[in-house]
Amino acid sequence: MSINFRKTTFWGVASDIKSCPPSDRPEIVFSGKSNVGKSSLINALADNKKLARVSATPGKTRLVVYFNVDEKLYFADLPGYGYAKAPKEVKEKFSKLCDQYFVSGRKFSLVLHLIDIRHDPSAEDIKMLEFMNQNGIPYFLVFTKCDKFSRAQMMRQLKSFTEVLDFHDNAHCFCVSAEKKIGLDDLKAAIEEYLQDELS
Ligand SMILES: Nc1nc2c(ncn2[C@@H]2O[C@H](COP(=O)(O)OP(=O)(O)O)[C@@H](O)[C@H]2O)c(=O)[nH]1
Ligand SMILES: [Mg+2]
Repeated sequence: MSINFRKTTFWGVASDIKSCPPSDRPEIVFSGKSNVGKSSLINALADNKKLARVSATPGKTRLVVYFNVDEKLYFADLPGYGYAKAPKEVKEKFSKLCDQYFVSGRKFSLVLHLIDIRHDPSAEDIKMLEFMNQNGIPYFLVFTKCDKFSRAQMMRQLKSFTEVLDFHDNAHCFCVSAEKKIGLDDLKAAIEEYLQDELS
């Protein structure tokens, strides 16, 4: 079954785990540091710039934001972690909500973990990958903002990532640019393929 990503609409926001939508469809979770490009990627996949709010000020997403994709699945835009300037209470609430999400037993199909191609993975990125590896959580690694790098720089950076990150043997990696629309079709095809059984 194919997914029409252009038919993505805003579902609503959840301030705690109880207000998330019913787990009646596959759910794809966007995780990663604040400002890594989660909202931009959702907009780019949906080909709709007005969908998810893209903030120039990092750390603005305070809640899990849900999108309905073609009535077939949800995108869950998690609050970004690691925004240094956020007040301590806000930071704690962020990470509590993220942790809550992952330990709640809520059913989700796949995590898209985003890392800015230009930056070395943060301690939180490494922790997140360890957590997913240990718990058998399926994920794709998505390196964002690849328009900022030449192909040679990209290859060099990917190689250095493999030295710090403990990848699943079969982990899927994607390099994307929301701005220049690079790598989006590959990512969409991989999501469709991944969800094939759940959607049929
Ligand atoms: N050059 C470039 N900038 C991007 C890209 N994706 C996002 N950005 C910029 O990065 C900033 C943060 O993006 P946003 O989607 O709000 O990140 P979020 O906090 O993870 O949701 C914004 O200023 C975006 O314009 C990209 O593919 N290329
Ligand atoms: Mg955002």
